[in-house]
Order: sequence, then C-alpha cells, then structure tokens
Amino acid sequence: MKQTIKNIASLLVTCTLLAASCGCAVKSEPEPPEKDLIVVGFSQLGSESDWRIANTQSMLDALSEENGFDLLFDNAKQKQENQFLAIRNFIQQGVDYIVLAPIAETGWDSVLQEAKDAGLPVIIVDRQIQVEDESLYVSWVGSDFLKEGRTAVQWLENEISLKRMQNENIRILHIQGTDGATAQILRTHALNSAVASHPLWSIAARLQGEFTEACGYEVVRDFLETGESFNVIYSENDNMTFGAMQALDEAGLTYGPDGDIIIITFDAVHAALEECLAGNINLCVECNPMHGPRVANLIRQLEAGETPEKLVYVDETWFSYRRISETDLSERPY
Ligand code: GZL
Ligand code: ZN
Repeated sequence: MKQTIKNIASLLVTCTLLAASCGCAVKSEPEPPEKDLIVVGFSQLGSESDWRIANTQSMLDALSEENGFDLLFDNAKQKQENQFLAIRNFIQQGVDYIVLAPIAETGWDSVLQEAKDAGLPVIIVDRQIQVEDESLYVSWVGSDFLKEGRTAVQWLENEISLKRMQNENIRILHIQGTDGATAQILRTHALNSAVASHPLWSIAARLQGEFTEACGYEVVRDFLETGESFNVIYSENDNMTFGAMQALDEAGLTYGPDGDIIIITFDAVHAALEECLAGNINLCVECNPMHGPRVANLIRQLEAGETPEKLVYVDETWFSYRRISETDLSERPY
C-alpha cells in the first residue's frame, strides 16, 4: 500500500513539473463565454428638457448590461444630421437593433433604408416619423399627443364654466415646441380645433419656444413688450413654461389659480407638479417619458421571433390645482 502511495505522489510531482515546464501551467476551469449581450444603438435627439433627461435615464436603466444589453448611446444635441451620423455609425458597428428618438417627423427615408438594407430592425420612441415605406421601422413607443391636447382644452372648457367666464373673451398665448415634432404638431392641432369651435376663444400669439426654458423666457419676454392682452398660456412643455413664468414675474403679471392668467403646460415633470401644488400652474398634462421598459420588451419579443404591435401607447394622466396632492409628487419616478 505504502509503495502505491509513494508511486502516486511521485507521478503527481512529475505531472506538475511537466505541465509547468511546457508552459501550459494547469489553470482553473475556463471562463464561461461572455453571455452574448444584445447590442443596441440608441440615437437620442438631445437634452433640451427635464422630460428628455428622464427619457434618456429610462432607456439607460432598461437597456443595461445586467438586463442583457450592450447599449451604444448618442446624443444628437438637437441636430437631425447628428442622428443620421449616429445611425450610420451603428450600422457600421454592426449593432443588433437601432432605437431612434427622432427630433422631427420627416427626413428619415434614406438613412432608415440603409438600416433596412443592413438587416437592422429599427424601433422609434417618443415622436413619430413619416416615411413612404412603413416597414422601415418595426415599432413605435410613445404618447397619444392628440389626446394630451384634447385633455387640456376639455379641462380649459370646464375651468371656464367653473370660473363663470363663459361670456368672456379667452385670449390664448400659445407657446409651441420644436416645429415638426409630433408633440408640437398634435398638441397644436388640439388647440386649433378647440379655438375653431369656441367663438369667444382666440390665439393672442403663437411663439416658438423650442421646448427649452431659455427660449420660452425670451419669446414671452419679447411678446409682453407688445402689450397684447391674454388670459391663458398654453405651453407645449414645462421647461418653456418655467421660462414664461420668469418673464411674467419680471413684468409683474399674476398667474395660476389666484392670478389673472391661467397656465396650462405639458409633460408634468416633478418641478412642474411642485409649481402646480404651490398654486402657480393650473393644469399639468402628463407626457410619460419612461419608454425604456417597453423598448426592452419589444426587443425581447423580436429576439423570440414574435411580431410586436406597430404602435405602443404609454399610459398618461393629468394634474390640476384642484386635485393635485403631495402623494402625487412622492409617487412619481420623474
Ligand atoms: C414629447 C417630447 C417632447 C416633450 C418635451 O413626447 O417629444 O420633447 O414634451 C421634449 O419636453 O423636449
Ligand atoms: Zn366646447
């Protein structure tokens, strides 16, 4: 028995020496192969608003490595040509999917044809695109912007009767977002339809606020110098509203439930809900930026060979000064 043990021991020593000498030292077991991540190229249009920041965060959180994704992110800084560049880059890099948050509805046919020729599925988020060939994108995830606008004008109609203003002229200062963005097109359409069907409603002016606070401030400040009268602001996003409020303050004009001017705003980001709760904004219409989970699910459906819905609408609500509460703020993810 002893001899056997001695033989085994000397054999082990020999093996180890041999392995070490031929340089192929005995390693631990081989690393498991890198789990194959789904490579996604995401072209985000910019970082112009609180809404956009929340939208980007939602996408980064959902398309994370622990969720099985390798995300290539590009911020186009509000320039469509930068989105074209990003998409061509993603094609070159051989991503598995392209996700696009388009700055405007038009101009996408040729670059998305290149993605299609490369066999790359494209998912659109937020604003919509108008293309000749609808097969250039697999799915769109976003808001029903027309419903958002209709929510706002129906609320205004009701508020006017609650305030016994039915026989007063309603002069609306309309602050528009980026021209050609679906959010701008449809929130504007809802307002125009309402003005056309209410004889005492009119547009005092249409200002181009680009969905930014700085621009919102400048165009309202310049408008106030004209002395034109108005008693409602219909602002197509919260950041332009914040800029408008600063211009109103500087001009000594009052707004909100106890002021002379009714303020209606879109997005319902946290800071806007705080202003609504504080009695400075009358109505916040929600535009839900949390597209990340839906996009991740769409990609998983495609990975599983399923055909997802072409249009996936997110759920949205609204908050007025009459019904907003502290809990509304504490419960919200953005
Ligand atoms: C709406 C989105 C708009 C937001 C703005 O879905 O496209 O763009 O309302 C953002 O805040 O800039
Ligand atoms: Zn009506």
